[in-house]
Amino acid sequence: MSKYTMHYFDVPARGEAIRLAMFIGGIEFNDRVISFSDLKEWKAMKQSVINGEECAGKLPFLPWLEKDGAYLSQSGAIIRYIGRSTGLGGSNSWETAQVDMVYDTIDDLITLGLSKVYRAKSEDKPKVAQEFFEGEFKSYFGGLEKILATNHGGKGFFVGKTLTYADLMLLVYLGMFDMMVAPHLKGKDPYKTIPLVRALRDRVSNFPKVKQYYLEKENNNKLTLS
Ligand SMILES: N[C@@H](CCC(=O)N[C@@H](CS)C(=O)NCC(=O)O)C(=O)O
Repeated sequence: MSKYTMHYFDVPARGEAIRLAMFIGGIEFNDRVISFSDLKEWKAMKQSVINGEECAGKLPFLPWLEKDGAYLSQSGAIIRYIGRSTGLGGSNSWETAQVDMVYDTIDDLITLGLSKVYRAKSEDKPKVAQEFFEGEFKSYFGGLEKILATNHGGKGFFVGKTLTYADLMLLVYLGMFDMMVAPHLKGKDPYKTIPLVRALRDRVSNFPKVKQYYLEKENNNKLTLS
């Protein structure tokens, strides 16, 4: 059996969807957690990648998935691999493409919004968050709501009949959104126009294996994003 280690920060972002998918998919892994509030360890790791001192597959960003000593970077590549290995990536190639459409759209929203809010100065955060919410968040999630509505009336999952990594990415993403963007929306309900998405998020968070994952991590997962 292969030995896996996930190398990622102590934040519930891209790498967290992978940890969740591995746990739910029954892939045992060693969780190497790197501090995001004290970046000393990561800066040293990154510098040695930049210096060309590290093995192939380690790119200058996290997550990294280590499999029997070999490394894979890019969260999308990693989660697709986990999806193919566990059945969490759709049951045929068309479904897998749909899963990726949803996953990649949500991943884009990390770059287009959450990263910008995170990087903004404290006094600029409300403006950056509100512009992102009124712009990309509403339009992209409007599209995701429509996609969801076409699959069993939006009463199941994003794609097909079973949970996929698109649903897990939704859960993880909205967790970050609620921490970083929602507090700047002056009491507005960000989910008012996307009721199916809201209900899906609730269903995913109540999925027994998802609940078990968070229960087991409760004391480990120090959230440092704000
Ligand atoms: N396209 C890459 C982006 C990875 C990325 O931006 N990772 C962030 C954390 S989510 C990171 O490593 N930040 C620290 C740095 O860039 O030094 C992926 O999806 O893996």
